[in-house]
Amino acid sequence: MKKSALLFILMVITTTFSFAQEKLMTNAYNRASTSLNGYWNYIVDPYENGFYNYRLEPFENQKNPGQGAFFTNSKIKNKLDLIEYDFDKMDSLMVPGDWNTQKEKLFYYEGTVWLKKSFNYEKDKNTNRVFVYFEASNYETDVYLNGKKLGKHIGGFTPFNFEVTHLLKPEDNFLIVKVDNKRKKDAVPTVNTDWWNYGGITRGVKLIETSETFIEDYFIQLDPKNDKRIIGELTLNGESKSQREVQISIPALKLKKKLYTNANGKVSIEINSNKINYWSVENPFLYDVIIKTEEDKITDQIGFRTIKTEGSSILLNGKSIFLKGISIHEESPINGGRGHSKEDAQQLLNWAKDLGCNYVRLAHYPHNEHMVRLADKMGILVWEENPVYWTISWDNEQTFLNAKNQLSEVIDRDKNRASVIIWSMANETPTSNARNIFLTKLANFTKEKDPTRLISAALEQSDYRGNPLIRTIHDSFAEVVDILSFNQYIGWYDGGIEKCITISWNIEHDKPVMISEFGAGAKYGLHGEKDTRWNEEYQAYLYEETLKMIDQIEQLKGVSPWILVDFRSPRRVLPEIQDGWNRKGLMSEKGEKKKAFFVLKNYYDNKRISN
Ligand code: GCB
Repeated sequence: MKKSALLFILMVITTTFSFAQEKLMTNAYNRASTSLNGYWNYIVDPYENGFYNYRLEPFENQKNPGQGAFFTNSKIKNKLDLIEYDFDKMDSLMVPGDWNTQKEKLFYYEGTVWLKKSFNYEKDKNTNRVFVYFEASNYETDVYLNGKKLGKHIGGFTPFNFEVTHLLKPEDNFLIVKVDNKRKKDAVPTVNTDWWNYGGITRGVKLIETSETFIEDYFIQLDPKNDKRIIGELTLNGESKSQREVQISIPALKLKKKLYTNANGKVSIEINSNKINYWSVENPFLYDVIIKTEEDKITDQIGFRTIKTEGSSILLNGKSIFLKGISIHEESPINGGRGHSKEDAQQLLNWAKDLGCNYVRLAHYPHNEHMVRLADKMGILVWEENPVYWTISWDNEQTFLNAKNQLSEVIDRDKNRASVIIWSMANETPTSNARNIFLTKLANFTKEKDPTRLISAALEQSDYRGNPLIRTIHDSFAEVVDILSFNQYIGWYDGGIEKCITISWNIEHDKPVMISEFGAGAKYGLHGEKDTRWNEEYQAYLYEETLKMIDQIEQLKGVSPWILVDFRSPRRVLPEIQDGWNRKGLMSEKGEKKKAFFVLKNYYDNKRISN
């Protein structure tokens, strides 16, 4: 075979492989761990000089990468040594954290930054294994420990882990991470979005120590077909994973079950109980579920509920519910920039509660795990979304595998959360055959991976049979979704506010309908006539008229207006009004409530949940 053909095949194998990470361990949130958060030294490397040699060949593909490769963390030892970097003499960045917010010089930077953390580590037990777990890093991440490559991850919002057992030393370990947030046309999301492309190790990093054979993964939920049965499956990882006893107990239900794994280390779970205290908005009850093997033990807090649709109703535990929602971006209301802390999540969800919400749309990508853990505790229902946004490369198989992998990772992380009821495939994607195939494949994958939740996507509306005064959903993906959601901006991108009253709706699907977005920009503190854009009065008036308009939709079962808080977007440059912020928030970035906040709150306070 010609060398170039061989190289090409190798390239394809390695790119494909980059989507197939080491299996993600479930419930990293509650596992015993050692944090690697804190200050990391960093090198900004726009030419990727520490990754490629002068022939633009990756150092890591060379038999002897040489000291110029940044991941070798080389040091000048002799006076003739030629080493043109030194991590330990560099400035540092806080992890977790995006670099744009931390360093003024990096505010607009999109490219490669290398980060290094040195640490000592003593295992509790010699036979134990250790994994390094990243909660998220945006966008492409190459990870090296003590000069050896652990792997690569693509996607900015989902966790990944690598085993480090055989590379770890008691002292002087160095973990080096190359993070590259360059936007790429074939990536997910693509080059064009309406949010800030924050780069860096944006969520926490930790070492997780496990027994040799450990409880790697489990998926435990109420049987969607029988609410007196808890079902699930569990996987062990390790040398002695087969024919092992696994004990599952739920003390509050006085349940204890002994099961045995099969040859692949898997076991199916089925537990019957007619005493289950169902999780709901009013009663967000979480059970401690304890899973034990001879060497390992893990606890999770799991709520049991059913969610399904019937005709145009959404049924939570068999009862019809109206989703009073709000869309949220993952920006820190406390420090600005990408949000990641429990305090950030608590603040955003408190505001949503204050607004009268029982539901949030976490747009436009998976948010940090605190959000769903807190939503579980607070009784807030959640829509989680894959960053398939606007114009993805529908025909590109690698783009599909990337989208599928990101979706798969968020499902793996959150499949045990009762609050999460909807997996959203995409946002405002233009209809075409290639797009329909892409999204349908994603939906089928999701249904198979998680048959306990609903599928949706934020679609677009259009004129009904050419009549611009009647609106409908004309999109073949509407046949695939469980909940028919769409964004609409009548009164903002589509005419003035007085247009709302002239519009009627003819949606022919017998499915629950949700308006996943509507909204208008307003600068907090700017007051004046309600017919003038950017005034708070304009936004409030648009909310009043839109809510009246959409209430005419017979199948309406939920709303998540755009958006809770103003957020940064490089598309929004109008001086004195936007200055780099999308102003459709019901609150300013400082947490000040605009008039429209109270319009929506009033609507929610008067809206019956069950209809
Ligand atoms: C949309 C998008 C959202 C934008 C919003 C806007 O339809 O889904 O990402 O930020 O409109 O403000 O234009």
